[in-house]
Amino acid sequence: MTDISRYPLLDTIGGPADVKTLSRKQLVALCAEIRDCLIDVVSTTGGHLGPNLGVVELTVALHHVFNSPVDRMVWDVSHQAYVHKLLTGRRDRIHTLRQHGGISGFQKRSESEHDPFGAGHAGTSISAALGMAAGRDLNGGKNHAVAIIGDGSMTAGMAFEALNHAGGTKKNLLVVLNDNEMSISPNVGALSAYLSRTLSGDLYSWVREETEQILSHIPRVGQRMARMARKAEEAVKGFITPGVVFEELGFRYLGPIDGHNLDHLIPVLQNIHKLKGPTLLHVVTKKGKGYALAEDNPVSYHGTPRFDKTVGVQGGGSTLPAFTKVFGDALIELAERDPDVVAITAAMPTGTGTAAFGERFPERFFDVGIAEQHAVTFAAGLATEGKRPVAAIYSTFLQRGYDQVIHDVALQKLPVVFAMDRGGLVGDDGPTHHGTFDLSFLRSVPGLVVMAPRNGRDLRDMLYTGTRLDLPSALRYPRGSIAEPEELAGFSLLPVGKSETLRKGADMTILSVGTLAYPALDAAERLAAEGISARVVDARFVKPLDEEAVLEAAETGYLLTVEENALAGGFGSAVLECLERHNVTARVKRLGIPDRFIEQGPQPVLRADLGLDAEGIADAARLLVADRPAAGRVFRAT
Ligand SMILES: Cc1ncc(C[n+]2csc(CCOP(=O)(O)OP(=O)(O)O)c2C)c(N)n1
Repeated sequence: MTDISRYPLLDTIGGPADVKTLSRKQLVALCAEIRDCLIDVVSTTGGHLGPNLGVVELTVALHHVFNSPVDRMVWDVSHQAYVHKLLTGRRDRIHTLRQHGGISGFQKRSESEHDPFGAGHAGTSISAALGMAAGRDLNGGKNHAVAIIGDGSMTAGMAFEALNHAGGTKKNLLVVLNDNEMSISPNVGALSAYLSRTLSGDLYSWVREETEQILSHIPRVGQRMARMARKAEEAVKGFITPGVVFEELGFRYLGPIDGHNLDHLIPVLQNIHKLKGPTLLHVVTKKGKGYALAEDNPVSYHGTPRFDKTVGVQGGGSTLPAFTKVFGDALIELAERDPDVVAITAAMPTGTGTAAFGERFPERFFDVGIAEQHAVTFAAGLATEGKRPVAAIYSTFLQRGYDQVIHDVALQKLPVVFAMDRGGLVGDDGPTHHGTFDLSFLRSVPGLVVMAPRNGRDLRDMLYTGTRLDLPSALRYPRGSIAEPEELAGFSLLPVGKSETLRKGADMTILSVGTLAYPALDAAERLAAEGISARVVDARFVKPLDEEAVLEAAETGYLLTVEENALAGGFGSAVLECLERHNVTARVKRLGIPDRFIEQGPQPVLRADLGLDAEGIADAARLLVADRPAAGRVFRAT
């Protein structure tokens, strides 16, 4: 547990009002204490260290000038809201950050009145803050709505949509653009390049060069116009401001200013406080500021597991490879064999394991920014040209691209492969990040093949099979390592829609999805010791379902389905639908995620709570077969 008595000034801050009374010197001292506190806390809990170290002064300045909770502060993604939490009455609970039963690593409405909007996914802050501004105006209110958004999150389509709307409405709204030139990895795209030019001071010369280039290419008059343009240099300087893009969108642009200098931040925010209309303040910060290890390696310190403060984040953990790594390696091997294999990430090259692919095949690798919808349709476009696109998108973030999956990929039967890492419960990031809906939302899409590997071998074969199919497909695998050592070489084409029986049994059948095959096998072992013979079948394909295997399972009379997905519409539902379709009756119990959001916590704890471990599966099986006659019985409808 973190020592919470070490910060003399921070300990006096009970809420934002206390930040307002401090002198500039005291505010500087407060920032230093906050940094120490962040490093202390995150080294014991894990979490988003770099992003928070980067916004210490910005958060302090915002709370010094604005008046939360009356003024609404909406942090985009809100992985960088720890400082905000420290200043808004959550100082005494900060050591429970991201822990089971503790405070969230993101803003959360139920946690504090200072969190007007919850998040976890990127790009929502401007829309939400604009909605608050519109609501305020309807209510005749006078408060401020502030969205604080990183340059990475600004690449999200929603952010552009919201800027476009806001600039047209003329509502009082402040957007603070926290520009550290990083998403999780270095930021990408034209807007990012534009912002970098505004920072380097090269924007003006770039615009001038571009203008001259264009003018001099116009036949005859071009050269003369270019000379005239050079003469008009001073005039040009006047109207090309660094934020011209935002000005054109209807925002008043201010900046760029140093986001670590309170003497710059506070007076500018005080002035903005009086302004009317949409304003964008461009603030430049350094990710990881004040902790050399994090400044030097911003990707590793974006989000970290627990670490030793003096030596920093080390490797370690399981000796077995993570599913992410198995996927990344397999993708490279496939691309070596097949020149049409291309990979797409939405700003997650490291998280999805595609960074090495990007280094090996830079021209076949596309980081599109935090733009999942675009990633999906872009992949569909590649597929129309004969490419074999693998769109590596976390399960939870593919939710953003659902219409694109249906409308652009599946409807046109384009062979895009969706590699969905973080399927199932993800742990400490909590409900915004659990990938527990994908089987339900993908299973209902016609023609889409949905697979779930239980081990590394299957993942490789499913990926390979996906790239060979003339249909769209998706494979979902969990956060974490494969369960046992495996020989990971070569690829086999899997028969689509075929399950695999892992253990024979006559009294009942456990049908599992993905890695839950392991606790299912463990449960079967326990049941065997009690005289219950349980068959274990790994579904492998959630769609198309192995109907034959389901009907055979029904002959054992008792069916237990096990999945780390919402029960509503998930794999178990598919099994029930299959029985209904074939007019077969069997006793069925479905284990999975009930109809509620699951909070944060270690994966094993959450699984045990939900009965998705060996013990829980065995318990459910015992209950299911409790009334079984001596020999298995078939309930077949006539
Ligand atoms: C829709 C969505 N896609 C991907 C992510 C994963 N993600 C979390 S933070 C982040 C980078 C955010 O960069 P930026 O907004 O610049 O904030 P910084 O961490 O640099 O302060 C990404 C890609 C997400 N949270 N939401």
